[in-house]
Amino acid sequence: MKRYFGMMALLVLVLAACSTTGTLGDGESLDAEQLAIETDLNLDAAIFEDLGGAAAASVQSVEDQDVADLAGAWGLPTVAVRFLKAWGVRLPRPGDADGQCNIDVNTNGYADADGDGVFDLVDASFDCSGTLGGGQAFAVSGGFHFEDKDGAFTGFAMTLSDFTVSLTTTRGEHTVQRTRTLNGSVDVSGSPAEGYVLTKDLSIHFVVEVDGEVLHEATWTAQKTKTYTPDDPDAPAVGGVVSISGNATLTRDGNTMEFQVSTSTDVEGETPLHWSRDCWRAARDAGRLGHKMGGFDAGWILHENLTTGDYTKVTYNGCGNVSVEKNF
Ligand SMILES: [Ca+2]
Repeated sequence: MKRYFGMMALLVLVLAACSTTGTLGDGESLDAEQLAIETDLNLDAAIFEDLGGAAAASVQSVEDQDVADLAGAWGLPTVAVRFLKAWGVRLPRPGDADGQCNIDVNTNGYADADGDGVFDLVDASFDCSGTLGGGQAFAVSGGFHFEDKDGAFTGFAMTLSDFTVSLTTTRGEHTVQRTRTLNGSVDVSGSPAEGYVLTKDLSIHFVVEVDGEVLHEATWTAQKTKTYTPDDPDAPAVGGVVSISGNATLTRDGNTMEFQVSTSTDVEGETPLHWSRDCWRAARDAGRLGHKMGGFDAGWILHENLTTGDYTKVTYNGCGNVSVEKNF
């Protein structure tokens, strides 16, 4: 049961972060955008920290061992466990998942043609619900499809379908439900020596309902290409330089804002955007501000509307030292 309580505790943490992104009044759109950027970056961090592979990960730390054990117990790839964790879902152990948590995993016969220890094809679906302390109700549902690339440490492709986390609370006589749903795909290709290319096409839907009626609703869609160049090819998950390019759209209450995405890595003379596993883990443990926006420790990320000049710039002054500058 302890693991199960652990999962619920994390659900509370993540969703509590949603509830503190401003009031339910004006300004929610800015918060929705920031929340979406945070979520997007945190999902990337889950991928970066898995690039060493399951075997390499298992000797790095207690945390990696825990992820490897959990993945092995469910028959899931380790990156999927990390990805779900970044999304706010800490999986229970199979033996602790009775009743309130139903997770179906199809490993497609445990096929591993390239012998890299990662199953070639995995489908999983989730249907978990329950009540937290204080009478809050939570629900987790959705599924994903995972395909390993041929060869060790060469990447993977994953598609997520209606992966949803929701939390319902009672405030006085009113019921407030916050839900976010993830759809889309992630493709990672490359090698530790040459670096990796991540192609992400994601849609994140946020909705706040009061007494069953929608109060706020926002959708963030993003098509981005990212590169990750490890500092040390022998330890690709420890840290590396990242570049991001692509576009994103935020739609809320019928209004749509479009952004181009760029990073300091592609600007001559600027400090490149740098990701660090130690920083990501320290920031995640510290909580708040969306895990410090993904665990970067240098450089910046800019979301800019080239027509209106509106922008959001996240600058990493050091690990855990993040500045968010907005111009709307
Ligand atoms: Ca494989």
